[in-house]
Amino acid sequence: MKPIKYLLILFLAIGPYLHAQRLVKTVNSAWEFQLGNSNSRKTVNIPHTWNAEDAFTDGQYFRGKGIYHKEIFIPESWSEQAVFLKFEAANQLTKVFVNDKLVGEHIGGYTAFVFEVTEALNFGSANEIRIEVDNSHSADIPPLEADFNFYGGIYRDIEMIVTGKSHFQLEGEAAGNLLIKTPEVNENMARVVFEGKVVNPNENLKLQLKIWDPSGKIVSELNQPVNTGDLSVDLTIDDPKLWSPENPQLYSLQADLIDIRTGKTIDSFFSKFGCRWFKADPEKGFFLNGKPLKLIGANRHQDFQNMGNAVPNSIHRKDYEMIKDMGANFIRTAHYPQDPEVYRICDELGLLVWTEVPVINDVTDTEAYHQNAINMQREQILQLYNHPSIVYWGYMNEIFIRLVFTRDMQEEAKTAKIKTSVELAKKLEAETKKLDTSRLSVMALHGSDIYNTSGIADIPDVIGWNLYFGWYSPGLENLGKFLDEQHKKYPERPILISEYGPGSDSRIQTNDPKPWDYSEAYQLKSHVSYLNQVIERDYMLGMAAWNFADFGSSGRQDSRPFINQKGLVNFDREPKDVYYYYKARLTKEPFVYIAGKNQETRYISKDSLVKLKVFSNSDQVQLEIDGSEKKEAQVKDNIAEFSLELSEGEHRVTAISGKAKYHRNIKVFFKENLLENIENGPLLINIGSHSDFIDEETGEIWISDQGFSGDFGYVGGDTYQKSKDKFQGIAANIKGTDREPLFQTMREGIDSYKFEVPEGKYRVSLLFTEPNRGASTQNIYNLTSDEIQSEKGLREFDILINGNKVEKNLNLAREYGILQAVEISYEVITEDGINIEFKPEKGKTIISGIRLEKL
Ligand code: GCB
Repeated sequence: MKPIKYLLILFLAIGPYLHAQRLVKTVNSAWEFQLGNSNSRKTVNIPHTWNAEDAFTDGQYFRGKGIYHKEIFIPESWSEQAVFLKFEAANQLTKVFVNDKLVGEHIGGYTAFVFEVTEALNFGSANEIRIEVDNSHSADIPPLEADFNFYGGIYRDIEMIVTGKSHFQLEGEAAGNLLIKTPEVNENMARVVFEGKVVNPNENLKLQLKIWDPSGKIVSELNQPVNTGDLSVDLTIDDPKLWSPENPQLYSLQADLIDIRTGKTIDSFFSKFGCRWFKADPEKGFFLNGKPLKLIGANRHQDFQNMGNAVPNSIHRKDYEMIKDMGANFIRTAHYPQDPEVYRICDELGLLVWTEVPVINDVTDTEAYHQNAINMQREQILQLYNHPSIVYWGYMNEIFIRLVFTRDMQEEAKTAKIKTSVELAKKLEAETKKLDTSRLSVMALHGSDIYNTSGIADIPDVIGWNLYFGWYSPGLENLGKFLDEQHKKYPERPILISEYGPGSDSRIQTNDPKPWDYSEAYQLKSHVSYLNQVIERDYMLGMAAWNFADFGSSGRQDSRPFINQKGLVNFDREPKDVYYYYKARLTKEPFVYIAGKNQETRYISKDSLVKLKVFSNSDQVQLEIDGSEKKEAQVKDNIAEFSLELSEGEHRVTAISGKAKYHRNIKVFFKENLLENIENGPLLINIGSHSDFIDEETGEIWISDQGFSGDFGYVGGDTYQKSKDKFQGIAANIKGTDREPLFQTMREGIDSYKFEVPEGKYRVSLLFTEPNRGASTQNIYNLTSDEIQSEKGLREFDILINGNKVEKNLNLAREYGILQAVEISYEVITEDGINIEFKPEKGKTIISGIRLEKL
C-alpha cells in the first residue's frame, strides 16, 4: 500500500481520539518586520528570513538584529488556561517580549523552544508581541563558521499552544515532546517506555494511554493516576510490526490527562513511533532488524532558490520524496537539526537519518561555547527522540579544519585547540549517551590524520569521513586505498563516508570530463567511482553524497558564485544527470534514462561519433534510432554506452530496457559546416575550455575550443590555469555577467584566432576578463618596472583584425577592473577570412570567448 493511502486509513482509524483538548495553532501570518536600525516596517509572513537575497549578491549578507511585531487578541475565556508560544526555530539568538515583558530567550538557530506567556498576557484584549532575532556572529554560539549561509530570521513556524492549568510539560529543552523509547525490540516483542512530565497544580488526574499498531488496531491501553512531576510507563507490544525503508510502518501513541472528577480530558499528547533495531559492525557494516543494509543516500541542506532557509513544509516534503524516489535509504541532515516536519517525513518514507548539531570547523575554548553546544545536543535529542528514522546523533563536523588550514598557527595554540575540541567531544558524547543509549553517536572528519592522532576519532561510536578524492585532493581511485588503510589501522571502528562529490553546473557539458571543470559528466564519473568503491567493501556502513541539492554559501566562488554546486539537483531542485544515475543504480522498478538533458544539441566533427550514456537497472539496453535502426549495449555499473554515427540534423533516440522506455531528441551539427552555414546563426566559442557552455537565458551554445587546422581555431598560447591540477580557468565571481563559466576559462599567450569565412560583413565580439586578482587598478602606475614584470596580471596587448589595429595597449585591469566581464564588438568587412591577432606589449595576451556573426 502507498504510504499516503495507508496514512489516510490510519488517520480515519484514530481520528475520533484526537480531541482538541489542547489548542495548537500557527501564528505565522502578517508580522510587522523591521531590520537593524531602520525605522521602516514591512509586513512579512513566517517562515521568514532577511537574507534570501543579500546572501547571493556580493559575498556579504546582513548579520544583525531583526524585530518582528504583532498584536494578538487574547480572549477572556483563556484566563483560566495556560498559554505558550512555540518556535520551531529562529536563527540564532531570540528574545520574546509580551507587552514589553521579556518572557524568554533562546540561543541556537536550529532547534525549537517554548515559552509560557500566561503571566504576561492581558486577557480579553490586544497584546503586543515583539520578537527580536539576531544572527550576528558570536564566538560562543555554534556554528562559528561553515560552508553555508546563516540566514537570519524566524524561518520555521510559530505556534500558540493553549492548555489547561494542568498539562504535559511544554517548556524546557524537549519543547513539549514526551519520549517514547523502545529499549528492547526483536521479532517477538518490543518494550515501549513512555516518559514525560506532568504539570499538575491542583487537579485529580489520571493518565489514559493508548497505542495503535500500523493498521490502526489498539494494541495497548492503560489507565493510571498521575501526580505532578516525572512520569514513566513501561509497556510491551507482542509481534511488533517492524519499521524499515521498504516497510516504514509506524505505531501511534496517545496520552490523555483526564480530570477524575469530571471525566474531562484536559491535555493530550500524540506521537508516532516505530519498532526497529540496528547496529554498526566494523567488519560487516550496518544492520537493520538483523539484516545487512548498506546505507546509501545524501546530505541535505534546508535552503531553496530565492527563499533562503524560509521554506514551507511542502518543499521539505518534496525534497525527501525526491531522495526516496532516487532509491536512497539514508540521509544526513547536514549540518544541523532540520524542520520537525523533516523527521516525520523520513519516518513515513523510510529513510534512515543521521542528524547532527552544528559544531563545525572550529571550537571556542569557553565555558559558554561548550555549554551552548551541549544544550543544542540536548534539545536535538529530546525533541526528536521518537523518530524511528533517526539512527545517528552527530555532534561535530571537520572540527580541525580551521586549525589545519590556518597558516602560521603557533604549536601552543594548536595544542590548546585540540585539547578544547577533544574535551568538548567527550562532553557531547557523554551527554548523548546520557540521553539515549539506543542510538549511535557519530562525527564527520575531513581527510586528515589529526583526528586519529588527537584521539578525537575514538570518542563516538561511528566515524564518518568527508572525502573529496578527485576534487580537493587528487585521484578518485585513492578513495579505496584511504578507506582500506583506515580500516586496517582501526579495525574496531565502524566507518562510513559522510560526504563526497564534485561541483557541477548544468550549463557545462562535455564528453571528456576533467576534475574541476564543473561539468555534469565529471560529477557522474566521480559518483560512479565512489559508489563502486564503497559498495564492494563490506566493512563500509554506507555513504552520503554531498549534497542532495545545490545550496547557498556566500563565501563560495565556483562556476555559479555564492552557491555550492555539489548538488545532485540544482538549487531549484531540477535534477542533474547524476540524480537519474542514482535512480538507475538504487531502484528496482524497471528504469531507463538517456543522460544529457542539457546536451541535446551536439557539435561534433564529421568523422566522430555521438556518445550517449543510458542509465538502466537491467543488464541490457536497446537503442532505437529514428524509429528503425536498433543497437544494443551491455549495462555496466548501470550505464550502457553507445557511440552513434549520426548525420547532421535532428534524431529521435529511444532507449528500451525491459518494460522501461525513454526518448530524447538529439540535434547534431558538424563543426566543419558551421562557417559555411554562418548565415543561419552565429558561431560561439568558449575559449580556453574543453566544454560547451549553455546560456540558460538564450539557449545559445558556446562550443568547446579547438586549435586551428583549417576552418577555425586558435594559434598559440595555453589554457589559463590558476593552479595546477585544478580548474582550467579561474573559479571566481565575474562581475557584470551571469554567464560566469564563459569568462572563467581563457587562453593565455594566444597569438591569433582564425576563421576561414567567406567574404562579407561580420560582427566579431571578443570576450575578456582579467583573472589576476593581484592586478590592482589603483596602484598600477606606482609599480616599478620590476614589479610590473612580476605582476602577471599587468598585461597590455594590441589586437589586430585582418591587419587593422582595433586595440592599442588594451589593459583589462586598468580599463575595466579585474574579474569583470568585458565584451567588445567590432565590425569587419572581409574578402577572405578573418584573422584576429593578439600582440603582447606587457605580460601575456588573453581571451575568454568569441562570437562571430554574419551581418
Ligand atoms: C565539507 C564540509 C561541507 C562543505 C563541503 C564542500 O567537507 O563538511 O560543509 O560544504 O565540504 O563542498 O566543500
